[in-house]
Amino acid sequence: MEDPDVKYMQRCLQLSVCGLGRVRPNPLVGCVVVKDGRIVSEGFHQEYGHNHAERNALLRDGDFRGATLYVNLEPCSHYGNTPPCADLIIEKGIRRVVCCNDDPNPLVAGNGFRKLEAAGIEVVRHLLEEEGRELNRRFFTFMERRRPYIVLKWAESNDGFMAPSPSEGNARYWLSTQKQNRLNHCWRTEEAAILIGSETYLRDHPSLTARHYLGPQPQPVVLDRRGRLNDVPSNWLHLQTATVEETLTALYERKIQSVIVEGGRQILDAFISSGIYDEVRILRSPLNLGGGLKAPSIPPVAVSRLLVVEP
Ligand code: AOF
Ligand code: ZN
Repeated sequence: MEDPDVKYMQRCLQLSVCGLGRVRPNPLVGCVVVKDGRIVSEGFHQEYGHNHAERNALLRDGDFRGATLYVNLEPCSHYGNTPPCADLIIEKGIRRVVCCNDDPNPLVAGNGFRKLEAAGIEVVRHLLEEEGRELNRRFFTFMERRRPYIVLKWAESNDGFMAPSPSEGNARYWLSTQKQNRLNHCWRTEEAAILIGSETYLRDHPSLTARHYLGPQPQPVVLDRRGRLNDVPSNWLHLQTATVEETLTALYERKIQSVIVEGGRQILDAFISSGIYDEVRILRSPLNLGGGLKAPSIPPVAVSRLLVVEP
């Protein structure tokens, strides 16, 4: 028979995903309260600055004394936008707390567990730990590595080119299928920012919005190392940093938790040769270009996360 702790923690992870795109730079967190073998309340962190998952679950009507609370992140112990979740858990008479991941936030980092244990609550840690880390990979990367989570993305032709050769003129070409395009816009809603280089900016004047998918808009960022651009819209972030490391520091300082790098070739190459990236996503076109600008190549050993979307 399935372990009930595992089942309820899976439910927490499932609930937590409902906050995707809305809670950053906070983590995705879900919470389930179980009493006498039944779920008596649930909640998730719905929006940045609003209640945490535990608070949403525990502020519903009900008598939670003696219950077990499942949550995929260590309950917080600090006064932030809201009071500490650990205090509310104690106040509501929860007897046992089951968690998935420790909170790396220095304001919490073990203090949540200490508070609960000091109040006599039984604490179980690290249930489905890997699943939780995967779910909150953006949050953990940002907290632990002090940089945004990085997705490199490009579209390439069936024969491996990103763009036709310049001799073909500046005619508009479109590689992705409509379905891939919608997927691309879905991806845009999932990250905090989209980064392009000045060459792409000058050539395409892209809007970098997620128009074909419902969800939050990412922050457009243009990297203009040579200071060539003077018409960057005021709601864009215009960076003139020289290296990948400096660019990431600038994004980190602005609390940008994740970024999707959409080209062009130079900027993708800079990230690939620095070795600092977390995912690569390639939209493979049904079309052949027969020549032109070759798509980037990635060292196979460095890619733990490669997704190729066929047409
Ligand atoms: C929890 N439950 O649902 C979340 C937690 O700015 P604040 O006040 O919302 O605090 C954000 C920090 O709280 C965040 O960095 C992380 O350490 C923790 N998030 N904790 O107990 C939750 N979202
Ligand atoms: Zn909290």
